[in-house]
Amino acid sequence: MTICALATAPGGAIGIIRVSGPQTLEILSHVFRGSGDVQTYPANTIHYGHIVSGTEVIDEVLISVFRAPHSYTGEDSAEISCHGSRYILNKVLELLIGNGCRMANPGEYTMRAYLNGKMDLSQAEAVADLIASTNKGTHQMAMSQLRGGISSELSRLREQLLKLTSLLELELDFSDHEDLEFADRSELFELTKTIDNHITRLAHSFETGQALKQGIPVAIVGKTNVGKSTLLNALLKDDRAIVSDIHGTTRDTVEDTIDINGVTFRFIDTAGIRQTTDEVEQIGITRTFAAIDKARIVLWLIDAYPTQEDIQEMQERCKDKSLIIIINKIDKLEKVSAEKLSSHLSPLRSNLLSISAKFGTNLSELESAISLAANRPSFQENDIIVSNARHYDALIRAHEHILRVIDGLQMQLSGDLLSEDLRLTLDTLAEITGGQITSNEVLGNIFKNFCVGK
Ligand SMILES: Nc1nc2c(ncn2[C@@H]2O[C@H](COP(=O)(O)OP(=O)(O)OP(=O)(O)O)[C@@H](O)[C@H]2O)c(=O)[nH]1
Ligand SMILES: [Mg+2]
Repeated sequence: MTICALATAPGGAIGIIRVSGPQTLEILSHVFRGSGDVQTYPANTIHYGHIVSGTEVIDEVLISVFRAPHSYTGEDSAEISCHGSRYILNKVLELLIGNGCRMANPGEYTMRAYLNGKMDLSQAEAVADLIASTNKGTHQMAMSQLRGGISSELSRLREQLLKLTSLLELELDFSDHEDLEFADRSELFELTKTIDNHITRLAHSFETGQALKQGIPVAIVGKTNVGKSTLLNALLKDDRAIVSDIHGTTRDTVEDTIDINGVTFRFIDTAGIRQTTDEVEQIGITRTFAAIDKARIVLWLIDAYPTQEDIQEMQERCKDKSLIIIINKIDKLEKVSAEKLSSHLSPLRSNLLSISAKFGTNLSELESAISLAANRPSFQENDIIVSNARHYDALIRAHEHILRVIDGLQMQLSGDLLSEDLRLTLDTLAEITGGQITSNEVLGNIFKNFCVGK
């Protein structure tokens, strides 16, 4: 079936309508008047003309013509560049539908590209990531995936797994011939280990991928009224959270992202920690601790001496995180007490900074400290980073299957028992590039988050 959809965001000067499917040129011949017969237009050419409805001229347009298999979808297709008026665009879509097109579903062009073998599934997903990319990191990651970075990594893994399978089969085929030497089991073991390391390395890169996509989580925590929300607003340069001198203003976590030196950070303002009998506030405080658990960096705001227990508790909670201790309200604190506070805390292994969130003092120093603490997920252009939860899930399952092979080898299980788990590993990895996925339900799920027109 031939499909059509608006491919550009509404409201621009120009709107592009995409048409794709076997009847593309036939349908266009009913609505487009240009020089010559539309149906004979050669591939990769652009034509000037008019979209007409009966005798009425709807718009002056350009159409680009592509022919199967050399198009994005692999089918005959065309793009109509119209003027961006909502009226015109709706009218053109209406005409196309009236002449045999159907409206495209979200991501249907890319899904067709996948089904026609123009790209594998991981590349198709990269298209959505590319459209959604907001900074250098996410852009690079999507580009590398689109160019087949993950696909080629997986085909290397596949080769190794097939080698392992054939070695095991060899062992099976000749197991009656006692005098024949098979692949040494320790060699098989090493190979399996290498494969698992490879899978685990890819799975681990998901954390970096997530950090790049959603921002490195930074929790802003401390007692009530120390200025956490003021700091969030100052960092975001926006009045995002409510600030007041009432203790316990923030009840729920409030979060937003900003880029610092090209890396996205997700700042999470939390409910101030104190003893409370207020049920709702208590729920908020529980969320504060959950936010600390999920954070990579913790900004601990104080405006007075923390007790020894407070210090210990915070250090305990932030064992595997970067903890930055921030003395806030230095505009108000007397110089002597600020210095005292600072020397009191300096034996702690953490970063220590003094700021005024309200007046913006030392905020750029704080940003540098955050940037440094992030140990920025730097990666080279050729690094393979997994950023898609579906891929991560498949990698984790593949890792579990291959672990069973490793266990089996250690327990001296026979080859036929091992080969089942090997096959499962192969199948699970193949899900990422789509090898065997043709089920409409699975594909529908993958493409449903795409925009219509892509
Ligand atoms: N003088 C001064 N006042 C500040 C500073 N930062 C925050 N404040 C004030 O401290 C009060 C509390 O600020 P908030 O940002 O609401 O504090 P919070 O930590 O979010 O408080 P809760 O949400 O109740 O936990 C407000 O009156 C702020 O204006 C600062 O750097 N200097
Ligand atoms: Mg607050």
